[in-house]
Amino acid sequence: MIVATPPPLTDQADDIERVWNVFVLIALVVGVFVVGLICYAIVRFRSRGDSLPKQVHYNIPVEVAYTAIPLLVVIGLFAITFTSVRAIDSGDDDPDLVVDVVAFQWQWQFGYPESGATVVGTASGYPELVLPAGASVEFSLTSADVIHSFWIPGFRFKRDIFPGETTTFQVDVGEHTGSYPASGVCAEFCGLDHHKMHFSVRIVAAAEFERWLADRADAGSVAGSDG
Ligand SMILES: [Cu+2]
Repeated sequence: MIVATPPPLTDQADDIERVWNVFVLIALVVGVFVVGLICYAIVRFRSRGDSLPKQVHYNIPVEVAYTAIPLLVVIGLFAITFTSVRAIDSGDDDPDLVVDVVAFQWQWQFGYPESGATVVGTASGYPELVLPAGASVEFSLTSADVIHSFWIPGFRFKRDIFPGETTTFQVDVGEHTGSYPASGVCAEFCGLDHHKMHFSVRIVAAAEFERWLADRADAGSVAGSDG
């Protein structure tokens, strides 16, 4: 709703977008309240002659309120953030599909270990990450060189990728099929051609995915060509 295209592509993205909307709403309420108080103070207590306004020491109820209310807001925001992000981190033990993501300067490789299919991006062609609609997918991420960050805006989620380390997360892909050219990016500055680390995302029906996977496995390691 507040975040522009592409639409949320996973069930978890819907949750995270809700969290985002709560953040924006609370920020707006707090912002309007603070600006309102500032404007009130400017007008109500503006300088009138040389006399000082009445000086006040301590106001326990007000001090308790302006400590407790922000604290409660922060605790609440932390709780909803923690809950929705943990859903991605934990996943279940038996995902429908595993995708091995290898980031390198300056492109991506997507491997589907159960079938042997691999898609590699090149300087002249963005790779395409193809996912089956309605499936639970575990991403297993590592880097061949420096720190990168795997970001599909439609996931409303990004994850840093480290050399010599494997990180995982899991999402449930939504039921809607669609193609999102060049929508995936590297979100961590990683050198000269960092800005070229785009990849496309395509979500297809399960049967079509199986066909694509079989074709890809036969073709071996082939560069993407839609860039
Ligand atoms: Cu990168």
